[in-house]
Amino acid sequence: MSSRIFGSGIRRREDPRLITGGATYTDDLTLPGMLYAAMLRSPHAHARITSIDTSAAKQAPGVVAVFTGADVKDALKPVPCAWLLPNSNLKIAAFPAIAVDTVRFVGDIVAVVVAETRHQAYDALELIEVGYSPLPAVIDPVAASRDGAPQLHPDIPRNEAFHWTVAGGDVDAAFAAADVVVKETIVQQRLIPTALETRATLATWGGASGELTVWNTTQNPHIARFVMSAVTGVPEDKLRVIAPEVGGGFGSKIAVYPADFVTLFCSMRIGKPVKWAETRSENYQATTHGRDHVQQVELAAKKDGTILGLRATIHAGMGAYLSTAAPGIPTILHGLMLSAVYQLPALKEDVHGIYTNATPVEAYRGAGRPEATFMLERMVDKLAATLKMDPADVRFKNMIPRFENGHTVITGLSYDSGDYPGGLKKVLDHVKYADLRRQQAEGRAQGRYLGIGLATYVEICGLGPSQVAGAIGFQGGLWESAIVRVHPTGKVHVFIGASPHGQGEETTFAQLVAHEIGVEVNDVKVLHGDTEMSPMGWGTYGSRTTAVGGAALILAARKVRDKAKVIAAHLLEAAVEDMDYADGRFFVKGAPDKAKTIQDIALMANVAWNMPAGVEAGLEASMFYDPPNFAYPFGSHVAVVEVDRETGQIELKRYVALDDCGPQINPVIVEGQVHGGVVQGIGQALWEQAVYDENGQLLTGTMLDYALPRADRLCDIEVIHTVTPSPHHPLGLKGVGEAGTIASTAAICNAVMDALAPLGVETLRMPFTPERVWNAINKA
Ligand code: MCN
Repeated sequence: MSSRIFGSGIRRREDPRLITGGATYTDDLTLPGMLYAAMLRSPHAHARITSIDTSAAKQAPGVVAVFTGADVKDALKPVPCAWLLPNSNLKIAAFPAIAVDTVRFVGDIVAVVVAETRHQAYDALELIEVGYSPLPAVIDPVAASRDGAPQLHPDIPRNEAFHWTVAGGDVDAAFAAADVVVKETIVQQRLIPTALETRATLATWGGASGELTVWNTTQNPHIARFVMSAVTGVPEDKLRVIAPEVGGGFGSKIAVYPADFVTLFCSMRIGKPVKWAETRSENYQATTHGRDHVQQVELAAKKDGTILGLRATIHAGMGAYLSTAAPGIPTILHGLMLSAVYQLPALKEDVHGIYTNATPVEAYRGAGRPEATFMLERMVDKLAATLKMDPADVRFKNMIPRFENGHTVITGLSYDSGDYPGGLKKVLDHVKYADLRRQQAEGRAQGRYLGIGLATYVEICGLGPSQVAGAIGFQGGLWESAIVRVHPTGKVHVFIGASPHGQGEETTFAQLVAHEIGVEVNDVKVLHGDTEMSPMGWGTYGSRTTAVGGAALILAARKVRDKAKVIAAHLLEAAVEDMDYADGRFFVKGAPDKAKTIQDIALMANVAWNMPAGVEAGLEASMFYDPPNFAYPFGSHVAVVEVDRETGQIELKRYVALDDCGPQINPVIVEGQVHGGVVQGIGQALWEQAVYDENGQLLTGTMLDYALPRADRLCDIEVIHTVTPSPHHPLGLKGVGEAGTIASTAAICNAVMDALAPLGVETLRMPFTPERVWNAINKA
């Protein structure tokens, strides 16, 4: 069985505990004497704090302490931004954990109450009197970048956090030589990640021992420890961060937040365990958002559809402060991906990162790559419409041909492997594209508006190597590590530095180890998420856990296998060179009956009664893996929609996702990841948007107002694939965690615009609500 476990769709072992209420999340934890923290958050998007009176709150029942910005400002360093983007004139505004004299977004923390019960803490918040002198606010990044706009930070004119440029080829010559130029202003609206579990922190200070233990809803406990140590001054060796069950993150649990530091501070100051858990409204206000780009784009081409160049200016809203990875998202993860799957000869893009009076942005599933894919895929469709060509033909004409070992694009990135035309052809064959176009034409003749949307993408994932991290200003490493420990009875513990929080690696990583050393998959337990138990790792984001952490694990398992072979040779009195291995059995070549199983060897290695000379006892190996390159998964998605001309309603008729993440460890998990990602991308196209009013109030502050995708609004999502191994991963694997999100927004948008084309609608802003569609039809 073990040799076939790779590629098998076994069920996720995480699920029984997750779906029967058996999982323990941070907010489920209780410690003796534990107190509860509640944050008082600014109701203004921009205001001076003129006074704070906490005296009544301090007298309220059960209240143990109330702290304001003045109390914490010397104890906590500013909340750090960890992506110091080079060549960008980056200006980082100090982000105090609790605002001291100015609030800059609705949700900025103004004070914290610590009480014996959660309700007492919330009740006491209402007794804090804060005097505010409101200031003008600005939410739109383009408006915020203009002279005379409200300025958030005193030394940062036009609110410009950074200005970064990517360029290649002669873009002016490309536009001069063009037969046709298509232009569009695309708004990638702000989105709210909405993980099932909101954020929470439980901190307990060990007093004289100087030890601080923290349970935190984090995607990356080691980064959290690193950052918490820097902000609080507690040395790393005395700080333990545990990520218990974490109920999804989608990027919003990468950062360590002001409320986390404040909770740590409260525990240290009071000397008792303190827990803070946000409400959903707090989550919407103060947990990071995603996207928020205004993209002005021009694409130059010849009249046969050959693309000559791309020019763009992006205003990327950063919110009031720079979150951990924010500067890298519209630049490195977006700007460097603009060649997409195409042979783009010339490019220039200016990215302006702009402070606005909104919640800080951070990675949100796809992070930069959906925004890049959307730009190219929308413009290619516009080009096709202008030239009256089929959008598939324009894509085939410009695509990078199949390559197996490296292709360098104009932005300087070297893609690892890809077959973009092959993927597009396969998905078009699957949907019977010509038939679909025929049905569309017949429908139009009868007044039915069917739309067919294509989107082809390549994404950068498997974030690493670390050397590149240094060059692009990311203040951390990008390697991963793993330990494989085989116990005397042949049962295995695996310790990994990455920290999955819904993706299923407790299952797939057990499959990897079973595949490599031939134990049963159920004999492998995968442990992670505690800085005192798991080896160092840089976290689960950027679809890197399998591409980087999985590689570390495979290589650690192979070290175990190599050692086991040496021990087997010794026990069988054979030369190591004469040994063979299959399915957990080590045998003398040509004599498969003369064999030792991995379990026999595990026992001998652990009792160590009869070991080969010079070989250490134990059967365990560790591996630090820094990949030589990123991994570049890709795919092509097709969406079919029907627009109701009378109501503007959009019905999803069919969705097919073709993704290529190399060989799949577990096709069922891959399918689940693609489903989740596709749905989030569809959410952006059709329903989701963080809406602020002109004063900076978040109007979509609850789940009633923020329109998440619902199952009854979706169609079946068909998942197919091609397999193009990465040349640099030990098993050829690439990531898949974000894949679905990257193409789906563009595919849906292209389908809707295709449906609306005969009605004369040429441009429309997301989300495509019925009202917007109906208005656009009537206006056209
Ligand atoms: N996998 C596989 N074969 C491959 C590639 C991956 O079987 N060739 C499996 C993996 O082993 C893993 C899953 O697919 O079980 C996703 O793996 P990977 O692509 O390595 O992505 P990560 O584990 O690094 O997850 C991060 C990615 C990101 S960036 C976001 S955002 C996201 C996502 O995963 N957030 C999620 N998927 C999520 N799924 C859930 N349930 N919750 C989130 O917060």
